[in-house]
Amino acid sequence: MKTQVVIVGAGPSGLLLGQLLGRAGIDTVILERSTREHVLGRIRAGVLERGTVRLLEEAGCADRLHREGQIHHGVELAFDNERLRLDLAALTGGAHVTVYGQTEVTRDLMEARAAAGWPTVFEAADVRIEDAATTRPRVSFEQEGVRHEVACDFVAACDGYHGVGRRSVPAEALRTFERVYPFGWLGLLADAPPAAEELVYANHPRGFALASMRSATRSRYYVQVSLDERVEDWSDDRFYRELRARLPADLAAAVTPSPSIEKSIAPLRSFVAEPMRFGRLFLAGDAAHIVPPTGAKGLNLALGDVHYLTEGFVAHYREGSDAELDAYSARALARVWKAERFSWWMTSVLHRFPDMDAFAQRMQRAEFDHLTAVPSAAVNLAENYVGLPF
Ligand code: FAS
Ligand code: PHB
Repeated sequence: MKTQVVIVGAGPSGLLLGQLLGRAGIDTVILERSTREHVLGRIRAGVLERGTVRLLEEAGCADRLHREGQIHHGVELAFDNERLRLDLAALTGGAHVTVYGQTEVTRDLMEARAAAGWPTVFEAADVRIEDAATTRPRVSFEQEGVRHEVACDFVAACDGYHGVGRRSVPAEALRTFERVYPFGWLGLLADAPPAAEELVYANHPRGFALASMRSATRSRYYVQVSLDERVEDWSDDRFYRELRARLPADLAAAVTPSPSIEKSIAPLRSFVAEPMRFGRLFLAGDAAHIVPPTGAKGLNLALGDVHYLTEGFVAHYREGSDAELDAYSARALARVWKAERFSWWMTSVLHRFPDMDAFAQRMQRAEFDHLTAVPSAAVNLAENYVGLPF
């Protein structure tokens, strides 16, 4: 097999890259280790930044998003049952976020790729990336016991935190930065009307909680749990009791306990690998960086990388210029680190840390009071939440 760009991973970043490159006339092959069904079965992000919506429009994959996505002009923070609504539109000169699940974004992109007839190899086992430092990188994979090789000009590793892409970069060529948080998020998805019309992030002495949604009839909730918790120890009833204990009373009363259709625990970490390039191998999305979901940045950051990488490949193939590809890592990392900061800050302010002393708790309260008292603090949060410009 031969192509121009091999993309490893059919998650949102790999699929969007394939869609944008395909529409620019650049050939790609996507190699995905899981089945289509497994990829579409993942429940992850729920909030799209304005820039992400524009990218999906550019990819010709935003029709259903505009039909079914919910536009949110505000978001709420709650501290000890006090509620603060941030009017995103007023604070950012009219920007908003769109609530539309990552699963649906992935489905729209996957269907568009299939309709275009561009190749995606599912269940591609043991993907190997070789000669990335040369001008003829090679990617191989196994399927039904047969090893196949793909000759290409470039490799885009969009294969997530546990993928093969970052591991294919020599250790001495990478520098990594990490913060692992001493708690996780237990998430529950249920077919029930959301407790509130907008998202509510709550800091409570019992721990963090988030009331989110996927639509007017599907709720998404999270509670902070310690790292030794197991999802099998959390019945739906126990989850809803804990969620209601942490939300402001009027919001708790509006929660409609319904059978979970998904329940899982996700660990929280901040992670960055620098640079996001090694020769002809480029890292994008979770393959290069992870943020705690508190800032709703993970998916959006991944698609922001794709924006920069697409510009680089298009300049290479259309104009014979590699200036954009050479600038990719620095451009992407400049935006990555701003989102890492915002996600770390939101996590630090909204969660109860096991080792928190009275002073640390006062600092969290002071951050909340600062948001209510100082308009520029609220503007800063809102600008980051709706998404910084590319
Ligand atoms: P992904 O991990 O989505 O996709 C990588 C793809 O590569 C996968 O399909 C995988 O099967 C494939 N792959 C991996 N290794 C491979 C190999 N060796 N060969 C071939 N294919 C391989 N973000 C938010 O903004 N809000 C949230 O609430 C949120 N919740 C999350 C909950 C969980 C449990 C997790 C894990 C992440 C969450 N995220 C959230 C972040 C998440 O949305 C990611 O940012 C997003 O999926 C990143 O997309 P990709 O970079 O495409 O990586
Ligand atoms: C979600 O709805 O899954 C969600 C929303 C906002 C976040 C994290 C998760 O910050």
